Amino acid sequence: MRRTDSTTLEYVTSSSQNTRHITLIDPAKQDPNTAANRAMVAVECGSSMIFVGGSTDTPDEIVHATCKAIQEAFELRAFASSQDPSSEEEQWHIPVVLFPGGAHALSPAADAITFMMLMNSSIRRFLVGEQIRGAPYLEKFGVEALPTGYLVCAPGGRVGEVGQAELIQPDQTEQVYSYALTARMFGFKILYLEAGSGAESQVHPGLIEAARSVDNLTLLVGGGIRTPEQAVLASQAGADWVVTGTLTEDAADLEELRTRISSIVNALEG
Ligand code: 1GP
Repeated sequence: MRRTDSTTLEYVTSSSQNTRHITLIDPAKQDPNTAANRAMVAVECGSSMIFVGGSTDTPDEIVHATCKAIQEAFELRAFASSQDPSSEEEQWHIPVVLFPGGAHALSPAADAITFMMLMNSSIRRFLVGEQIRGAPYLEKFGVEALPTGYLVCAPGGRVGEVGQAELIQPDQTEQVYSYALTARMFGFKILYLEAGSGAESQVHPGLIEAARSVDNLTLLVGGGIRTPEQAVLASQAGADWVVTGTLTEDAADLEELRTRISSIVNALEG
């Protein structure tokens, strides 16, 4: 729910003293009301952005209902905070951003979308095909596109399989450097290094460092990050943002979720 003069892209790419945290919510994994409750806990614990998406085959209606429920919950919390001088209203004005598996998983209720090229896909559909299908919809509904290069690294998980990605291996630092340069030369502002949701190992820090050596790209890193130590490893290697998804989905309840996200955000804040 962006209510400031700045765009979501400015918010995402603005410099920050610490690596910031994104909570990814997969609409396929819970009902919209539960998603909104989880998103509120995430914001209370210091997540700075909510991504909605992840699965490859979730229909529009479910994605939209989830975005809408989260936005409505944030609006209520922002209003409540505005009535309470001791409370921080600004906290609730964080973007809800689509992280789509394709052109089917869109919603006009989102503030923005990671408009991605899966750069190491070997099939046209994920390089430009889904994007061509989705672009007129985004234009019509005024959802801001965040130009993003998406690079799937080993082990890669389901997104690596579905996207038929030529996975970047841990020692392929020069390859990542070339991809990062290419992303910048295409005009992408964001590069997302992905190990795959639920991955057994996170993106190798050497790959993050190689991407970091290219200026003027905001680096998102996700996949397989479950502990504060793993988040700090990604941060120290150069991630501007750390994304976690699975740890939200498999938390037993909202209190466990609170403990998990707080420990990661606190570790990133040093
Ligand atoms: C997946 O990078 C995200 O696209 C998050 O991964 O579910 O492993 O946290 P996890």
